[in-house]
Amino acid sequence: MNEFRSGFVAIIGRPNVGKSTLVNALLGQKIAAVSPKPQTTRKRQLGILTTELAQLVFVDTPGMHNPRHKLGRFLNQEAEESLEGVDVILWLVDASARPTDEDKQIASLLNRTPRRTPLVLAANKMDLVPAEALTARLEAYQASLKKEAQVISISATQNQNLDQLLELLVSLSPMRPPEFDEEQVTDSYERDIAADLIREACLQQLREEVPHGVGVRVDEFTERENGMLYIAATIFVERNSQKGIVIGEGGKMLKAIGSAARKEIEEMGGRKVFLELRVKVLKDWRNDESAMKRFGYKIKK
Ligand SMILES: Nc1nc2c(ncn2[C@@H]2O[C@H](COP(=O)(O)OP(=O)(O)OP(=O)(O)O)[C@@H](O)[C@H]2O)c(=O)[nH]1
Ligand SMILES: [Mg+2]
Repeated sequence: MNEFRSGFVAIIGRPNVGKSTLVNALLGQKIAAVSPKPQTTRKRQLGILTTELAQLVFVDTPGMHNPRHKLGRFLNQEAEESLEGVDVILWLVDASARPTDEDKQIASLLNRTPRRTPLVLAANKMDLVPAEALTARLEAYQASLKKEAQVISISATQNQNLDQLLELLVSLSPMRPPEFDEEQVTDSYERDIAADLIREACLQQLREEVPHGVGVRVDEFTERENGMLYIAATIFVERNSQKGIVIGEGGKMLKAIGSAARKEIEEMGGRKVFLELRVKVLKDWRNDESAMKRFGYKIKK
């Protein structure tokens, strides 16, 4: 037990690079919502991986970006705060894209973090890049860093180099007993993950502008006597026109969202789910701090 290592690893990066996909892949089970659209993750969430020799606590964060809403400010704040007090910082970038302005801003934030916190630069989505182009791409990202970083290329969806990444992260973690029970995989409640999986289904089924204005509140979450889980939730949108889109012709869209979400929630909890969804308008809520607060997104002054 003396050799046991345990570390908090903050995963930081711009939206859509695959941070949540990576956490799910490393844990081997889904705890975080994932979608092809940016700004999927809205709150810090822990993913806990315990082996015989180590415990890694991943802090999944919202992608850092230039905010256009107050909600965006909250997302950046969540990401920035997650850097405090961690043992390792993992900067995740998209190997299939050149560094953007957002990447440069993240690099300058990382340059300001304490020198002693080890930094890993991981280029995800290596499956999308020819091997001979990877090195140059990594160098382009490294160029904006003024700190030393360990560099690795990975693919979260193709399971490439994930074992090597884990090994590296463990080696950078301090010798310390585990913080959490070995059975615990996250700090989020099933109820909150369910809300996120419903939002994920919205992001995946809906196109363009609507998805980002979606907020989900779980109104009821109860286990029935037959072991079935009964969930009632409200999907909030910002405008009347969006309500129509979410419901769809003859209720088709809402049905698709509901059945996609139900499948994910059933898989997570390993039991049958009965899911009831309704849609409500909460005007312009992404700029309304008190409405945001009700979804648990609180801006600090
Ligand atoms: N080809 C490929 N796609 C990937 C890989 N990892 C993630 N993706 C895809 O990238 C998209 C974004 O993934 P997320 O995990 O939601 O990204 P994120 O960084 O958590 O995004 P935010 O929460 O919005 O900051 C999804 O469509 C994933 O399937 C990878 O290794 N290869
Ligand atoms: Mg995410």
